[in-house]
Amino acid sequence: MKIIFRWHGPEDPVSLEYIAQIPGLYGIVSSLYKQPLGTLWPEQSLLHIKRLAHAHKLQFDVVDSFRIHEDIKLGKPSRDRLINEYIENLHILARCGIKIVCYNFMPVFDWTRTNLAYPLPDGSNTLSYDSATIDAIDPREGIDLPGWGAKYAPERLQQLLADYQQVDEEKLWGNLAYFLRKVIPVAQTLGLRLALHADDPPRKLFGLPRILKNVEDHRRLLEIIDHPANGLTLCTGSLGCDRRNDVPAMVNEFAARGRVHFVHFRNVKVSDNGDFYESAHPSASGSLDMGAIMAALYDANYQGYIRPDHGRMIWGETGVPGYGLYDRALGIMYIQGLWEGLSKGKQR
Ligand SMILES: [Mn+2]
Repeated sequence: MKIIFRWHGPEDPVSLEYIAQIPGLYGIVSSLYKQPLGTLWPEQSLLHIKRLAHAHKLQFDVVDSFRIHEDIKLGKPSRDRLINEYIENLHILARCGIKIVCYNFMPVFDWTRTNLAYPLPDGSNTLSYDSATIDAIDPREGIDLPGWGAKYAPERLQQLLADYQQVDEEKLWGNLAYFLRKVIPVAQTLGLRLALHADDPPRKLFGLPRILKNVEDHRRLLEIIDHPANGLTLCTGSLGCDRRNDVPAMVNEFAARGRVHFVHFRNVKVSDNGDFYESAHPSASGSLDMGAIMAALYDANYQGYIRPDHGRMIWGETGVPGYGLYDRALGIMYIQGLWEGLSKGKQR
């Protein structure tokens, strides 16, 4: 298991120097977060991140937020050009030594929260989701979600919502399959593995289709092309927001089949009505059995990448919500504690 830590690049308030002080860390996961969609990624910028990481003895094997243009998800005629560009970018990533590409196929919005600094009783704060706030939003009047406010101009958002009226879940599956059949064979030849992240949270929002919500969806995805290059980012916190998802069982099934390449290890506290907040990592802090999830990875002899997905803001830290240093570092210690307990427990 290789433990990695998301770093937003030189502008990240968390320095590589501090990240490198976390024990047991293999490397970083990063991206060119400001790179506009539908453009070629400058190789020099990726290699720059790699050089900076290496200077702190950290590896850079995994790219996340490798976003997919809405026209591909919508199945518009422009998709062929955009998929060709995506393929060109895969060549660029492979030349830079990237091995895993984390992406998602959520329409318009990917992760969705209603509060980025939900106060917890202990004085820390965290990301949270409250369905009453979501239900009160009328998409026709605009959707002003925290973290997404400036992303779309109002006209663009209304156009996207109108376009998606024509795309139900089956159409979206078809558009995903179309994309994968073009992209996965290239990834195979380049030695890259694509790792699709589940819907976050795994439920329908604003009438937009969502197709990666549960175990059946994940099985269906993997069957589209039955090859490790068509793999998963298994996000425990995203899947865990739906209490019907048996996350340890999903880890067990998909990791044992060699299809999980990246694990987002995170706990959530889920209410009966599906509202949730991102809790501290230990099982006792949230609703997920993190020990059982780690045992499922251990039993599958998981060799892939794992990151503490998000963290609370603790000890007065400020910065990018979910991406502070302190609580994610605690998460890394917890990951290693669980793993060592499993490995030494088995030896005795
Ligand atoms: Mn995640």
